Amino acid sequence: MKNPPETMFETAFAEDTYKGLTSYPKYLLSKYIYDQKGDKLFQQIMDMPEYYLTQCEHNILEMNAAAIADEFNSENGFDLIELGAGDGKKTKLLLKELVERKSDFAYLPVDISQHVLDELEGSLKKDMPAVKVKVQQGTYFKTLEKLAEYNSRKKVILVLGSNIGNLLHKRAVEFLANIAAAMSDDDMLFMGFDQKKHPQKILDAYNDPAGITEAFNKNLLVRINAELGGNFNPDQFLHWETYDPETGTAKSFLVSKTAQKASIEKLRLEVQFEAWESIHTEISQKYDDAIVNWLADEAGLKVERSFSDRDDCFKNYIFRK
Ligand code: AVI
Repeated sequence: MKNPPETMFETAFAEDTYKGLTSYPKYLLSKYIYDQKGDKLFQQIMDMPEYYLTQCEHNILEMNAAAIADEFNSENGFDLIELGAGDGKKTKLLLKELVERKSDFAYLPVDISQHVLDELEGSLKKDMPAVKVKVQQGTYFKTLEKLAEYNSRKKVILVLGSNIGNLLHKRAVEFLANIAAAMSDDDMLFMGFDQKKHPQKILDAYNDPAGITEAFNKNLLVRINAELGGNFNPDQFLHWETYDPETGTAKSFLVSKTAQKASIEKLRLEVQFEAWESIHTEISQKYDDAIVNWLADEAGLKVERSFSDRDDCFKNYIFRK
């Protein structure tokens, strides 16, 4: 059954999974890794010593908090809008600086999950009661559109953690262009981009010996089993990471260790694997200034300034229209 009626799919997850597993080569979309368990595993990844991205960006924000706050500041105050705030650990470094210098600002974290926002609001109330927090539940772009409509004061849009790296360049340009569409001339975008570096350091960050990244990657199969009635045996797949220093693209795969079949009841699908056949699951793009400038240009933005850690492992860029 290669061409199922559209109505067969109850969710986008079901439809995308069907498409990915009936394609050649097979693929699954990394955005579906993030259910409750996937979120927890990602938190653990961010705490791993091998996952240098978190520490590098933390250092940048810590070392440059004053200079960054200078850039954000505006006579009539500003709204600091964060897309995908998570636990806010890194953002708190900037909030602390802004509170200390008595900046006139409100912090608007945007997330699809009300649970994430409630936790963040609670921890900010406790740790930084002086911060004016207005949580925004919704998708990034709908929320940005809404905020652009009624907002007159300067907007500073914050996207930390190199999340853009999980998008192919074409999608990354669309992502930036959507943000640009909500920006006026006075607004700025502050965004993290993981940089090209020693290939081994990148491979190590995505293939830790404790197997946390492996469990994160395999969570796609675990979710298919739980939500779509699949019978995948995750142990029969290998977590495999590659990095191409020419393109700067790190890729994650699940590789079938044997010839095997898996069925997915809700998709009425039986998936056949040859021995060593792959499922591509994620890209984690690494950048340099030339790529970032090109992406910005394509999206109608200009790079105004960047901040980097001592080893140029990671950079945060400021963009304007
Ligand atoms: C969320 N994103 C930026 C992470 C990354 O580095 O690509 C997701 C991740 N995948 C494996 N480890 C971390």
